[in-house]
Amino acid sequence: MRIEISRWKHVFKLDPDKELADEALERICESGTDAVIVGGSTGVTFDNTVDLLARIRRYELPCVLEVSDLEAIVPGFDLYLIPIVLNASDPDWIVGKHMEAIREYGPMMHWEQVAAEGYVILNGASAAARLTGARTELDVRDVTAYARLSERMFHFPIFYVEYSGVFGDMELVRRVAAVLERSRLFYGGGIDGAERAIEAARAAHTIVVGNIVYEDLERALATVRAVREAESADGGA
Ligand code: 1GP
Repeated sequence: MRIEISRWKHVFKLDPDKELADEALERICESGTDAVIVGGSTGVTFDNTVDLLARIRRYELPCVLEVSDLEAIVPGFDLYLIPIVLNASDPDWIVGKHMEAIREYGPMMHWEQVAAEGYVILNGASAAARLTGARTELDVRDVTAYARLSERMFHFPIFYVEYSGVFGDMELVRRVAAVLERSRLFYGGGIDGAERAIEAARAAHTIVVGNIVYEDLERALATVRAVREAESADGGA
């Protein structure tokens, strides 16, 4: 399957450590979203990742793995997203675990299926922030600097503004997106329905919808419709 991140406007992020009934998964996969990202901060194992991949594979859409645990790198995904947590205080999350993974799997990796994400975590209370020791007290100049570092120095195809669990500052997201010329700005965090989906989709290039899938499926599905409607109203931008 040909993967074109540059066309993604809306993606769902599914957590292998959370329960999702078959019927709910079907509705997610057939919602018209651009892709499913499999990923989570805690409790992700090889077994629960394989299981979720196999279930998503019944459907046509791209399925990508956001790697967060060396033990849970499962073959068979369309693409592997590798978070490089630029504001982590623990260097393991910047290059440490990555080096270990490449030491282990380097010779057999298909590099055309790997995309690095320059990741900035802004919700200090999130599991991802705690895990990585992220320095989250950042203003728009700080995040813009990280965005330029990510795009201009490292040439990462994705810059990910992660507010996981809370809805972030859309003015900040808009201003950061404005300095990126080649990277795709992914925004994730607290998108819990149509209204926030539209707001976030106007600020970022790609929005990531996570938790609400498990809390209120109808509201989760409404985010796809909202983004599609906003796209056609804006002339498909
Ligand atoms: C988490 O960015 C995603 O990695 C989505 O966040 O779970 O808050 O929607 P939510």
